Order: sequence, then structure tokens, then C-alpha cells
Amino acid sequence: MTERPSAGSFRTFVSTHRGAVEDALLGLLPDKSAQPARLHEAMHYAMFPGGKRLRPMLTLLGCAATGGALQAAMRPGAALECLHTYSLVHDDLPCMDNDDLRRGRPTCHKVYGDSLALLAGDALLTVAFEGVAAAGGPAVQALAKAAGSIGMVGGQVEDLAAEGDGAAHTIERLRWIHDHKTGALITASLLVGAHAGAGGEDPVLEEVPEEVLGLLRRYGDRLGRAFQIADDCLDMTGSAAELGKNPGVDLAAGKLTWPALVGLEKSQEAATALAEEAAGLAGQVVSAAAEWRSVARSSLDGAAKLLQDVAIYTVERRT
Ligand code: GRG
Repeated sequence: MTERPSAGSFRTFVSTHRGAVEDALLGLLPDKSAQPARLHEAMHYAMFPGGKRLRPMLTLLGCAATGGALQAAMRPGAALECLHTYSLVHDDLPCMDNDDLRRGRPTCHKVYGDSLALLAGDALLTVAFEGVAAAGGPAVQALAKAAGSIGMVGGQVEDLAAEGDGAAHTIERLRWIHDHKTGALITASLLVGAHAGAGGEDPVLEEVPEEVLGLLRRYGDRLGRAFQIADDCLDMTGSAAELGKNPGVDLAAGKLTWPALVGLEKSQEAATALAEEAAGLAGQVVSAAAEWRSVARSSLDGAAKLLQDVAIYTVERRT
């Protein structure tokens, strides 16, 4: 009998690998005391102790699910977390969402001021590209596309435009915003992992076949949508202690969200359906990877289970 997906094995995966991810992050960032020390302090403040570290974990899973060695994905995974953290620092600024709480602490700009927080974000974005270079050219391209104007930044622009623009609030528009603002980086995390693991010692030697990348994109697309709908729901149902950020801000700002459009219950159902769809694609991802690698499909069963379980985790989480 096939085991039902549950978030359990992913949580164990996170506790097993979190230490190595933190080490990779420390290895990628300049030392806190390096000049200019105030800037590096602000970068470290934003990065540590950090949040769930979902994106680097997805980079490790993208690598494992396509038959790569996890070690190859550590530094690129750290790069994804730096880029994600830059987006949070900028998102919290007064000119964006104007938040004062993030990851259970005052936001970066509340402690270091707006200018330094802006620059710390810039520097985190830049160092991310240093880190992802270890995974080769296709990984750099995947990250650049996902993070820029046709990805996350473009999604943020449309998200801001939709605030207080209620007449044009539709599910199609919201899906577009979610796919760009959140989903693009989630999918890129998986793709970068696959690229990182592709060539063993020399990641630029072998290219990941388009079939494998396409399946990872389909999986990541569902995962990203499920994750952001769950995030919208948590904004309504979570507490500041659970979320590490202020709840209820989307509603107060008149943001375009799933619960605002279809209600909380239907949103939770939609998130679960997408997570299950993603989980259903896990087997196809690893089968295609096993064929490409000419390895037994069963050698990737553990990774397939993790892909299923992280999908369930994204909608079951309370943080
Ligand atoms: C370029 C000025 C400038 C700003 C860019 C790109 C951008 C601002 C913002 C990105 C949009 C954004 C913050 C999307 C939200 C994605 C999201 C749900 C983040 C929360 O992710 P979690 O829950 O957080 O994984 P932790 O703290 O656990 O890592």
C-alpha cells in the first residue's frame, strides 16, 4: 500500500539539514565585522536566525529528486535564501508594506534605518548571484528570470497596483500575481537544485533534460500557488507569535487575496487541492530523472516522498 503524504518526513529533512544550510549561509555572506560593518550587521540581522528556510530546502530537494548529491546544492540553496530575504527586507520598507515585525523581531529598517535596510537588501540580492554561480550558467539564468521584472519584482509591482483597486479583482489576476511574486522563486529553488546536482563535481558539464525541468516547473507551479494561498489564509487565522509577523495586514490594506475573493474555507480547499496536485506530480519528476540518470527508479523513492510531503507541509504549516 502507498503511504499517504504527510508533512512529517519533510520536517525531519529540515532538522537534519538546517545546520548545513546555516553553515552555507555563513560561508556565503561577508563576515559581520567586515567593512562597512554596519551594513554587514544589517545583512546578518535580516538573515539570522531566519525563518523556515523553505527555499534552500527546496533547492536540496530539487537536487535529490533529480539524482544529484546534496552537497552540490548547499551553496546555491543559500543563494536562494539570500535572495528571498532581500525581498522580505524590501517588502517591509515604508514605501512597500510598511511592516515593523518580521521573523519574530523588529524589521531590518526599524533597527538599521530605511537607507541601510534598502542597501542590505541590495547586497543580499547581489551575493545571491555569487552563490548560485556554483551551480552553473543555466542556474544563474533560472534565478535571474525568476527574481526580476518577469518574475518576483514584476509580481510585486502588480500586487501593489491591485491594492485598493477593487473593481478589477479577479482570480485570474490574483493567480498571475501569486505565480510571479511567490511561485517564480519557489520553482527556481527546485530548478537551481537540479542544475547544481547535474554535473557532480563540475556542475556545468551536464545539462538537465528539458523533460525533467518541465516536470519540476509544473510541480513548482502548483507548490507555489498552494504556498501563497496558504499564506493568505494564515494572514487571517495566524497569530503574530506563530507567524513572526503581524497578521491581518492584507485585509487592512485592501489587498487582493484568495480569502478576500472567495472566503477562507474555499481558499483552504483550493490550497489543499493544489498541494495534492503537486504531490501527484512527484512520481513523474523522479521517474524522468531516473531515466535520464540511468538509475533505478527506486533509488529516488525517498526523494519522491519528500516532494510529496513538502507539498502537504506548505498547506498544513502554522508559521
Ligand atoms: C525591488 C524595491 C524592491 C522591492 C522588491 C520583490 C519584492 C520587493 C518583494 C517580493 C514579494 C514578496 C515579499 C512576496 C511574498 C512571498 C512570501 C509569502 C514570503 C514569505 O515567505 P516565508 O513564509 O518566509 O517562507 P520565511 O520568513 O519563513 O522565510
